[in-house]
Amino acid sequence: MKTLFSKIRRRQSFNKQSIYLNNLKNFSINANNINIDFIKLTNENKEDNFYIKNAPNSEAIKQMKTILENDGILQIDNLLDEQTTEVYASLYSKFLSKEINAESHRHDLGSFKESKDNKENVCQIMWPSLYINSLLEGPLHQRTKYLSKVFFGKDMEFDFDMLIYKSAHSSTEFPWHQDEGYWTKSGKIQFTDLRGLSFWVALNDATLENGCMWYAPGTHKHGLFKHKEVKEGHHTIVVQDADDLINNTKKPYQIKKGSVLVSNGRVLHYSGPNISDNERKAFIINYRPIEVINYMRQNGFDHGKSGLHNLGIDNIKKL
Ligand SMILES: O=C(O)CCC(=O)C(=O)O
Repeated sequence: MKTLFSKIRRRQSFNKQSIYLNNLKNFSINANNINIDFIKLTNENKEDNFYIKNAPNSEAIKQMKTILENDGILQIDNLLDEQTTEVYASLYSKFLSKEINAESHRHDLGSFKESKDNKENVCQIMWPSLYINSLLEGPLHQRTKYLSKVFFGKDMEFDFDMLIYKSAHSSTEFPWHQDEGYWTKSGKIQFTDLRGLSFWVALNDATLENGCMWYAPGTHKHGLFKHKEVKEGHHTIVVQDADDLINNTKKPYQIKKGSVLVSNGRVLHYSGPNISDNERKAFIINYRPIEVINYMRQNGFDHGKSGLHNLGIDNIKKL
């Protein structure tokens, strides 16, 4: 483990990029036609870089929390402006091209299907911020962290991040599941505190054609479903006995680049195949209460930080 981390640390001297770009600027978001303006704290406190102009307990924030509570999924537009999104998108390409070599955290979530042209069907790279530490201080992580605290409480902290990528014509669907199905799959942990938020940020427009996310709003209220491996010996799981529920509630979330889908750990979701000529790039960041993070780590679950074997992935096919 030590060797893996020290190797990664050496690579971090890689051009740090202008990830700080825009971090210190004010920004505005929009969800369901509710606008919220954020301003930079004048009295800088590194923990909370941003501050909501119209107080965190404003009507607007209450409405967003209600959507999250009722649907388990909230779309927020304009989290990142175009210029900032481009910075992340170009860094993302460096991971994909292996200029930043994240081999020990990279695998194919779609390995249950034959791959074409020696490419991953659904490429997953865990822990990009291990390779580029400054990501944690950049606008994407700072803003999502602040929002997670506003939505679920001040004890919410960064748990892990990942990239999920579908190249053009990578026609593999990502099966319906609850995130908690993955987190509890190893049998190492169980959750009593269900506060967990995933921020799925689009770095290019996510459309029906290129494999946008689908959610089944409200399904987080039905408890934790059983899941099984979509194909024996593969990491990817699929929910069991939820077809009717999904068919009655599912809807696609096509979002513009720089926008984000915020979901809890129990809402059912899926992503479609990419049948377009364009790629689909998502940067995903997860938060949960610090006590829960500590409990997970103490029980040996680190979302693959120490290597993908921690997720039970041992059969990585090198592409
Ligand atoms: O990005 C995708 O296509 C799937 C993402 C997903 O299902 C997840 O992060 O749980």
